[in-house]
Amino acid sequence: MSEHPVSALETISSQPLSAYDPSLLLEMFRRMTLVREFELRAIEERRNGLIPGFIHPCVGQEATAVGACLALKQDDVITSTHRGHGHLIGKGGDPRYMMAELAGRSTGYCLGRGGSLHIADFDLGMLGANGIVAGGIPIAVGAGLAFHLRGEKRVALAFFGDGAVNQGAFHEAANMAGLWKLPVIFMCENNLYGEGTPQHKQAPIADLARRAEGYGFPGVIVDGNDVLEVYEAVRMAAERARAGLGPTFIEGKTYRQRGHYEGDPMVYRTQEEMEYWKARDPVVLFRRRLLEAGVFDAQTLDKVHQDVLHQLDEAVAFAKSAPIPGPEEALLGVYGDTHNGLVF
Ligand SMILES: Cc1ncc(C[n+]2csc(CCOP(=O)(O)OP(=O)(O)O)c2C)c(N)n1
Ligand SMILES: [Mg+2]
Repeated sequence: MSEHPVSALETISSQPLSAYDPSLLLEMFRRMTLVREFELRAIEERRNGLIPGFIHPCVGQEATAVGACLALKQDDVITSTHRGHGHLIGKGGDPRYMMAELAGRSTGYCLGRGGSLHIADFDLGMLGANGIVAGGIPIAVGAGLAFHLRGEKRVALAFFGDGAVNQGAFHEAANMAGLWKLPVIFMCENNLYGEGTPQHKQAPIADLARRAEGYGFPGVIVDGNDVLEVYEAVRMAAERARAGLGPTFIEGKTYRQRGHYEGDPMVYRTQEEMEYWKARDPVVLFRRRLLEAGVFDAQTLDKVHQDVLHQLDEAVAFAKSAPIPGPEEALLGVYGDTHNGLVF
């Protein structure tokens, strides 16, 4: 069974719940619930035929997406991956434009041309999902370089998986960011698998944060299913970056509860392993912790959940009501022109 090993590297712990503003805790719960329910709804709507092509749900990885994004400021930027719906919601994405984009509709974030794998919203500082494993990492380093050269106190965070750490793009980008002390956070979501390949068959080390040492910056490990640990690690890394001290590599140990893509037969892992991780479900754990500490009562959290479900009904209706772009729009954005006031 695949489990994350106990680490000898620096680890980060969260503070007691009483140290956090309750409105931040409630927003964490709301966004994690929205990520979870968005994914479940997208899976359903793909089955119903509304969403074409592949989707890679991040069910089980809500805490890394939300904890990291909530620790950033509004004008900080992120780059994402093929498993990016949670990252966009974490950064404040509107599920209506997301659902429309996944459905290829003209009201989507990228006018229906990006889909799940290339969704982006520069206004939110979400520089894009990416179909190329590790493709977002050099883009974040480029953004960090721009902030550095302009003297702006902004931070770029790259989300990527354990598989991406074995790509050349990661190493080249990490080297440059370390050398020039760029304000970049390398946020690795180590979910123990790259497609169907378990981690021990794709890398000689299990603690991927150790990679950072070779590039001259700190690597820290957090429980990626604990939203507050992720939040604390990113908050500290962002402070470091803004102070001109350079990058941090954060490894969030987590697990994807569903297949690599929706429809994956998942022959490479056991029922026992999936149940082990289901018992460590980040959304369930955070809800339980909030209730046990008496920060919120069940009624308050149930209401948040109901509101999220309602919001997703609206998002699906919004997507369905929008047109699919016609063939006459095929060249839009290929050459410099405008559409709906947007300059391409
Ligand atoms: C450069 C490149 N190589 C291979 C692929 C095919 N591919 C898509 S996702 C994936 C696994 C990525 O694993 P990881 O980085 O751990 O992310 P996870 O899917 O676990 O979130 C692979 C090999 C790709 N999209 N891009
Ligand atoms: Mg992985």
